[in-house]
Amino acid sequence: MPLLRSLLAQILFSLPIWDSFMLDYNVPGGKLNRGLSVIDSYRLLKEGKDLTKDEIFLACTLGWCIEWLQAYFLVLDDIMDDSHTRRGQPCWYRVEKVGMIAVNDGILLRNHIPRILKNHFREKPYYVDLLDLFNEVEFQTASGQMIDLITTLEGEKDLSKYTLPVHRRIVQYKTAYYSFYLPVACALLMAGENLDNHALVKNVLVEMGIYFQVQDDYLDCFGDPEVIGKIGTDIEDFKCSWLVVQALERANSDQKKLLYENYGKKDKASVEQVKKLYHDLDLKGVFAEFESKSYEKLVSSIEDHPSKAVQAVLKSFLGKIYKRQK
Ligand code: GPP
Ligand code: MG
Ligand code: MG
Ligand code: MG
Repeated sequence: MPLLRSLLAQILFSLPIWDSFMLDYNVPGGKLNRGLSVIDSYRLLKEGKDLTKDEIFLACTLGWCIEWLQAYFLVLDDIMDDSHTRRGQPCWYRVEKVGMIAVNDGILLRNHIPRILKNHFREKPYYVDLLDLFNEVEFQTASGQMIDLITTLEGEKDLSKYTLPVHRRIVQYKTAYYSFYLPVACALLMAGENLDNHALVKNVLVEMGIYFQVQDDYLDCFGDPEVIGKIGTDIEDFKCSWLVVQALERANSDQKKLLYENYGKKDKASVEQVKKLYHDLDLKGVFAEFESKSYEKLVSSIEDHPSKAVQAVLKSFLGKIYKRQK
């Protein structure tokens, strides 16, 4: 937090009260996995060499840029998903007097990123690549979010369109690029690397991101809201969640009928029926199996990479999320 405050002071030397409160409410409070991965990855890429104060400051600055991007996505995602809580507090748009001002706050959060980059990276040879990276990743995320939303459209409530390839496409775009590829790509750029030479790294990180979003889908239903800081809404929202896809693959015709009748309804009784079906189909066991298989596959593709430093970066990121409870 002191770094966030000093960054803020440098960027906006007189903060209006609203902006200051809005930033404090929305930017900190998460796990900081994405932000911390920039500095961790950069350190590992430097293979034990001492980092200068300037290098640490710049890597932390990029880490915070990703946390601001995340804050922007979450403020808007919670409106779109009709969510109630986030990080153990009411979603920003549900705070008294905020409401739809949250849409503009999301835009403000997003607009701070190129300003921070301009302040601190304008003279760097990789400045243009950095801007391009943030823009591209934001486009990919918004595209994923679009598919996530349009597959749920009212009046077209047909579960037969929910298959594993559709789920994979949604989560690859809405989550994997910004949560996994972006932090490591930032560290690679700082280390003077050309991102075009790192397709293998990108592929592994995208697979890791898909695994991470499957965990998110699982925790939406089976996680403890006290621990994950949010109350799940995927069943009510008719989301193409990994759980519903798995349920559809395993359900008999009576169970399918029950799912068709209750999935996507707001009332508690319908949600409970769906959760009971997930329990009957042992989706907890199916997930545990998926989790260990994914881990093995990821470790093996990481070990295919020729560079030990890159392997360390990828293993460190995987270690942060394997069997996570929040
Ligand atoms: C996670 O989906 C994806 C995002 C937060 C990206 C949002 C992108 C925008 C362009 C707004 P989710 O809804 O499953 O996340 P959560 O479970 O945390 O609400
Ligand atoms: Mg959401
Ligand atoms: Mg969402
Ligand atoms: Mg979710």
